[in-house]
Amino acid sequence: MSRLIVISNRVSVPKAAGAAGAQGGLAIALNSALREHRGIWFGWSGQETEEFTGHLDMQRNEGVTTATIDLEPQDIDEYYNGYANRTLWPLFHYRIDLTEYDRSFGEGYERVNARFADSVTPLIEPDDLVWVHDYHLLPIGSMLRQKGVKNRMGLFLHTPWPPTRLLVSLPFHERLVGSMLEFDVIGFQTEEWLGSFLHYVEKEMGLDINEDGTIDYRGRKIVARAFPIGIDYTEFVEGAKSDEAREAHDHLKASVRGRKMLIGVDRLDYSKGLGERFESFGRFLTDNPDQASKVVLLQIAPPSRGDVASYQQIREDLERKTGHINGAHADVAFVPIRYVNRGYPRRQLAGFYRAADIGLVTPLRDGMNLVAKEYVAAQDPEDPGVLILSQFAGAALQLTDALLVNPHSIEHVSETIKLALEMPLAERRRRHEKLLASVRDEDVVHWRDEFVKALFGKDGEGARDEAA
Ligand code: ADQ
Repeated sequence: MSRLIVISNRVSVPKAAGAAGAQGGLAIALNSALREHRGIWFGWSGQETEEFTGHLDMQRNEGVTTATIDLEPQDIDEYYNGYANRTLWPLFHYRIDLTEYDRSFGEGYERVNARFADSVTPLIEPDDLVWVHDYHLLPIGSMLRQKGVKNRMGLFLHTPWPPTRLLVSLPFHERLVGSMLEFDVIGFQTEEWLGSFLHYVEKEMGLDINEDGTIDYRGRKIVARAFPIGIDYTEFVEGAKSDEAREAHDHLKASVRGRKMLIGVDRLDYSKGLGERFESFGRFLTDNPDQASKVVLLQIAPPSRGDVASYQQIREDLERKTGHINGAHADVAFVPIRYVNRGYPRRQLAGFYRAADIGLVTPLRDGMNLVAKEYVAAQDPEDPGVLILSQFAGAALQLTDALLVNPHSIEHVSETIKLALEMPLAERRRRHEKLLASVRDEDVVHWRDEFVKALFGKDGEGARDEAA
């Protein structure tokens, strides 16, 4: 069997079974694939070093080998905080107003991708399959090819892919996309993002898309396809039955004292639509004054990317909005918004989801959104809560039985909250049953297996043809 080499910006070191609750579904799925394929997970350690040496820190934990490198402060500034999170992330989430173009970011991005390529190349054996993750590493495929790596290589993009008219505002966009075509498989979360990518490839690069969706490029056939990511369903449902989940559920339920609860769980990121969400909830309270003492919104939002100014701004903005709405609608015995800036272990999170009557998942743009799927998986099928989901999350293409909303329309979201609170049990069950089937059947294991199958290629050959 071919080995799997996973390359991503950061590496998640596997935890012992007892600590598995602290890891994300993606890390668990990739770690189990790495165990099956005797693979290596390579990436940045998250640590700084004064001078880049290329030293590889190799570790073996729970049957998985990880290999990490440290980066220089300038690398982290230009590559991670710069090009990845101030240029590509906002652009890929349709926020060209927040997108910063600085030549030094682009140079840092290429430099770090080259450092990744230099460091990982000696680890790659001829039959290995190489699986690269996300927007941090788009050009690494072409750098590996330049270093003579002939293996089958795939890229999976966790974010959206922007429409061509937005993407062309990026200086050197042709070079960036051209370098991606050195991968054999390019995966997207949804048909929509795939469509935007193919549109670019056709219109800007003048390439033909074959009927089966493949792209012919310099004598090679590239597979571009949608592989919607899922959650680790089994692990999540088991976690939701744990004592920790039950305790978290009971504790939270007791604290709201009979009030209906809405829950939001997101990294603190402008793409998640938190400001609009708070405003919508505020509008609901204003339009339904009799409800003000009967509902509470719990928003869990751990800070992320705090070195980037737009993230500091969204944090301040949300603190102001929370204060404003709570000031207007609170009474001595209750506050309508509980806004919590920290992370929780996954099992506790499952208990919180189950305690909530409504899952409020309203990103302005999101590659997929796993919180929506976790909310569905955590519900009691006999008495499930209602999922309100943004039509602009990748998940909306699968979770069509959620109440789909336009998160920009404060009125629409506010009215949908009312609808969800009044939804009869029979309808809640009917919707939940369908949502659950989708979350269960298209889980993270299915996603991973589909991608690895595509990476193997039709004939199951690991190594790519010498002539290609
Ligand atoms: P994210 O933007 O991080 O991921 P999401 O898919 O919602 O968004 O995943 C977040 C994960 O972090 C979830 O598993 C959630 O439970 C967890 N999480 C969030 N807040 C937490 C908290 N306070 N405590 C504990 N855990 C918390 C990117 C893309 C998404 C895509 C995923 C996977 O932006 O669109 O779905 O990758 O491909």
